[in-house]
Amino acid sequence: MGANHLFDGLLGGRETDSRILLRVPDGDDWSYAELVGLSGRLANLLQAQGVEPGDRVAVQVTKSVQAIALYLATVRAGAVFLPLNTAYTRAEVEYFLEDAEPAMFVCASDRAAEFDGIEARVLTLDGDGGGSLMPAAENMTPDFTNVERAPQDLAAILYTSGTTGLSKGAMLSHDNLLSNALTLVDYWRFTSADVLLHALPIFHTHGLFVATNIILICGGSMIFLARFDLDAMIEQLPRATSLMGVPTFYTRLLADDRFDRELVAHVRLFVSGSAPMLPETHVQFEQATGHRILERYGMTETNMNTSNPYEGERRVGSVGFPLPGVEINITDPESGTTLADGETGMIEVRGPNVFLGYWRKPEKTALELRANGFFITGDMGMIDSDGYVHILGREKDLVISGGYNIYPKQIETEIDALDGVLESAVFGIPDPDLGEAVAAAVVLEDGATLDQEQLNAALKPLLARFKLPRKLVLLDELPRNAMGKVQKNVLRDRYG
Ligand code: MCA
Ligand code: AMP
Repeated sequence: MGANHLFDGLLGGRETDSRILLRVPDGDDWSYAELVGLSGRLANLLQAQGVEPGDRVAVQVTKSVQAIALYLATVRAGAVFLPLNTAYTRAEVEYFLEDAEPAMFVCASDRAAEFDGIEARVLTLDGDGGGSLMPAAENMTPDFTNVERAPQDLAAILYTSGTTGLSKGAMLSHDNLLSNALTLVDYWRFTSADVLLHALPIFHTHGLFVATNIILICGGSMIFLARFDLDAMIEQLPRATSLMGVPTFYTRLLADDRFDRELVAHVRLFVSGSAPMLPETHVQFEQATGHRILERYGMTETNMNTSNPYEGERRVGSVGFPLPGVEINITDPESGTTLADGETGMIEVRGPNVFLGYWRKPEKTALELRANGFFITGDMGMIDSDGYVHILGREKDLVISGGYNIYPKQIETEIDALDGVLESAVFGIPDPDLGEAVAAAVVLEDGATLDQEQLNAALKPLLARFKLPRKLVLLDELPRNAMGKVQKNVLRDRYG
């Protein structure tokens, strides 16, 4: 095999490893060797279908073992993996396909008709392995000579909106992904004895590059759930040594009577991230289980930046220390000058984890990625006197709901285009289950009417369902500051 930086780091030498990697409850077990073999068949298929090194392979599929194999196959073929949330509508996906120009698009069978006529070759893959992809791969040999890829070569593009609200493809190199996962294996003490309960989606950094890459590297195994299902979680936790989740995972588990110290007696590590965890959840979790959840901080553009320690104090309300090799700088958002410890400012990050830039958007890249290598996160925070990083707010206009990022600008644009709407402001309100939920304040033209049901019916074909407002307030005017900027904090205070 040629040197392929990411694949070699994740799975090099595992071609004949018969140990179990993936356990799918009510499904099959998959060994390392089986997954590597399937990824080889799929890599051969990609090549046979004309996917060249550097080409994008866009994937919008239900979570499955085959989808993990497709990720690995794309890496092996030297192509660029581009995963998309299954909730995205045709209209949303179209933007990504036009921007990324993938050579291949893999989607669910029941949605293939929506993508008739697109430029990319379309294959299908369903959650049970059905669709056109797998039968085509069956005819291929599992042996595949990996395409050579160097550390700085592109491995994946993940779309995110950064600080501006416009969706941009974050370009992640082989080494961005590998170096960060290697660091986390060490920092969180993952070994081949680990069994990770995997219930996150695999189209985001958390479920794919953190959870999955870590397990591949350490040689452990995963209990692979299609989604977060409370009963399945309760059933599987006694077999797990570790869990990674968004705060909603933990609040839902805590609210269940079956969740107690005994159920998790075998678990050594609970990790939370993607959204802020309330201090009370930390406290309740420790009371219920004796475990302190390990909270860490990451971003699509940077993978993981900081983490509370494995040993030592996991400080509630903090996201811990910069990971080894990662630098955190707190700066004045206006001038960019570095602030002293204890002062609140913009969190900036530099290290081997920081992405290469935004796909085909050098001018946007230049706004967020400094020439000195520091990435401007849009998160506000400070470093305390013991070196712990605290996130204290977000300068970017973003709602995080159940760990999904929702950009108000996108929703406002769609609402403003509706008949009878003068203007709108979308903001986050506290939600006990999802952390934040989407609310919309709308100003109507004289005589126009709009209710929640009409609003959501109009938005449904355009926006993924998780972005639909759960609350609508009709106002005569939006609150604005002296500069004319809508005061979303006022809306939050009034209607949250
Ligand atoms: C589902 N729904 C939601 C969400 N999820 N609405 C708002 N926010 C959500 N997160 C809606 C669906 O559209 C549906 O609406 C209804 O809720 C029920 O859908 P279902 O699929 O049953 O939802 P669920 O099982 O309750 O899902 C909640 C969840 C899930 C388990 C919290 O959203 C989840 O797995 N979130 C994890 C996201 C994640 O991995 N984030 C990492 C991003 P309707 O009835 O109208 O159809 S990576 C990242 O952020 C960085 C790098 C980092 O630091 O990790
Ligand atoms: P994404 O765009 O999906 O990469 O989301 C990254 C954003 O999630 C960060 O910029 C933070 O605002 C937020 N985030 C991730 N982890 C945490 C955490 N532990 N606490 C607070 N916010 C977090």
